[in-house]
Amino acid sequence: MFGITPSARLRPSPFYESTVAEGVQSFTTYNNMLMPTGYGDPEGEYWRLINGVSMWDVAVERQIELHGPDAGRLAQILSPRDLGKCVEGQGKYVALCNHAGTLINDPILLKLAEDRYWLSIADSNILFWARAVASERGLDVAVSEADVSPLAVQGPKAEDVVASLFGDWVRDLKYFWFSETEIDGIPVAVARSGWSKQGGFEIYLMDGSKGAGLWDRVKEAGKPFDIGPGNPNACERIESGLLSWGGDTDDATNPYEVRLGPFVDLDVADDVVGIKALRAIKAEGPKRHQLGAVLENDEPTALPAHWYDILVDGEKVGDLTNCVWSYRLKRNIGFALVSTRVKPGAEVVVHKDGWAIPAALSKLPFI
Ligand code: THG
Repeated sequence: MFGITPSARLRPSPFYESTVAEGVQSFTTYNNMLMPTGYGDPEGEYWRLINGVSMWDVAVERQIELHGPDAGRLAQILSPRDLGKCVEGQGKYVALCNHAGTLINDPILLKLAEDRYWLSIADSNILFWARAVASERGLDVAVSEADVSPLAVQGPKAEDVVASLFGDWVRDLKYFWFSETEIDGIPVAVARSGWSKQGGFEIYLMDGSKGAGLWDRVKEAGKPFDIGPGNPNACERIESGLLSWGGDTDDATNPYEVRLGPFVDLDVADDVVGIKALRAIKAEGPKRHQLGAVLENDEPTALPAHWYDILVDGEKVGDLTNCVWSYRLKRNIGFALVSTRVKPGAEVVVHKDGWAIPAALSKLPFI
């Protein structure tokens, strides 16, 4: 269709050459990098994730490292989730908010040591944010972007692949927990995590010069399980109800609106950024909530990728923030960010660009 102009601003993934050799067909941008979005067989790539095992270049999930005596304080100040019991080797999903309680990123926080944390970020600049907050609060902590690039191995056979590479101890890892290790001199951290609900691991490569070596080893170990290349899968994540920050959120979305309330602890200290706003939002009751939308038509409908108006009796009540053909449900499904007055079961119309498609709202996840 068109090309991408190379520039020093567009940073290469350590797995880039490997994904090109695998026949990558498309990319999206994320954290000033390119992330593969397909290898030419969307349905095959989906079923491989559901039934087998798939490997993904997710180096775009950059690690913002907090290092120094105040690293733990800064992590807590940035996260309205109580980290008091978080121990070394543990990860937690956190909802980073600004002072207004607006969700500005939803990283996985990894505690490497008492004085060292990573925020494994979604697509917004948390390096600037964390540095600014650290300086304003006078904290003794260095904030940097680490040379760390996750490679995801996802699907029901992922555990067998990762265990054959690293040993059976990986089978005992709890969700979001991780351990630092190496393979043939390639330093990595192995975590049970990943942006799917099919189970799996993320191998955090800790030396960007060794991407091809790690890719080849995972591919080799995966051969008996018919591993193949894939990417964070839009269909599976929507079926599973996983949030895409920046896709399903806007500049006013708070965690309660997008089902992240369970990750907010209102009794954290008052110095946590946004906590006072979050207490007020919770007390008042959020104005919007996130539901599923099942479109009435039962043919794949290629809606352009932007938000659609959701109407009830001709009045706008919210937005459809994504839409995909579900291979398992055989319907077009998406997330609806709608007024809390509109409940699961409501009949609505999805509207824009000449489209007017009836839809039914439901609870998430779909599957
Ligand atoms: N892996 C790594 N970093 C990341 C992502 C990732 N950073 C950005 C983005 N993805 C973060 N977003 C999410 C969103 C949801 C989940 C993980 C990362 C997730 N949620 C589960 C759920 O919602 O059911 C479990 C949450 C819980 O119970 O704690 O897994 O993919 N490295």
